[in-house]
Amino acid sequence: TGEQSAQVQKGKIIGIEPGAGIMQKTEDAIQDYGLDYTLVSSSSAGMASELTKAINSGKWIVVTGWTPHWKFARFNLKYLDDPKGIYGGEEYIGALARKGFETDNPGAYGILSRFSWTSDEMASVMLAIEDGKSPESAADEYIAAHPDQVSSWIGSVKGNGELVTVGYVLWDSEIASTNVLKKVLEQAGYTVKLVAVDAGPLYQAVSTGDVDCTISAWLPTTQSTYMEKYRDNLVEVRKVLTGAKVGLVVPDYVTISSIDELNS
Ligand code: PBE
Repeated sequence: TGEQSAQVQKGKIIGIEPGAGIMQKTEDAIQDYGLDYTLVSSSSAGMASELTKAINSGKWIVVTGWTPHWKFARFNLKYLDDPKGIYGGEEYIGALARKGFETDNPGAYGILSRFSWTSDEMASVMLAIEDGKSPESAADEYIAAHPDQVSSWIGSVKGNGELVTVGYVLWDSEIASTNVLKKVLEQAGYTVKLVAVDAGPLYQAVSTGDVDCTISAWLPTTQSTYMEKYRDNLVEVRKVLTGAKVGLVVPDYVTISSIDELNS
């Protein structure tokens, strides 16, 4: 019955890729709130499809969630209050570069140091991808629709085909942003290679210089573990987006409002 499956869904938090900062914070939340829950790892796409299925059948579900993300445009969702502050408050998405990138390629570094946009802008690209566009064409469309913003990022930079390697993680938000950055760098004359890895290996790759840069850093709280480990060996370039948020997310029809009510 529906009752029984509702019971079964309780006890589980549907997560994403094991290396994501939000997964580490959720393990902390389970400990610190004494939750009788296990965190199920999955992928961003897997989490979104579990969420879609649960909502279509009106079932109880808790997922690891973040903003900006298209799920908030598609569904009525809410963050559970986090009175212990495990997930931090306002987060930002940061651009990180390898040491030496600025001197090796000042033009591309300059673009990275000017690249920033709003949550709504990022969400529009995410939603286009979710609606079936390829990341490449969603990025092309964004660029075509925002010529002034793109020229403010590029400035007077003219690349000469130099290779820029951008690392990212296959989270919906970073698929959107990284593809836009790729198109911008290409428009400025660079050759861009995207490298998709998990979060831990990504920080490591920036710190060893295996990739030039990334715009997949969620800080100060979400990926604090990685940042503490690698901070001294990389360059924090700028905030790419402010007003981001992570936490536990439920459909509106789930009646609790706080993480400490999850056990009840
Ligand atoms: N996220 C989305 C990532 C960053 C982007 C919040 C799932 C995380 O590290 O948890």
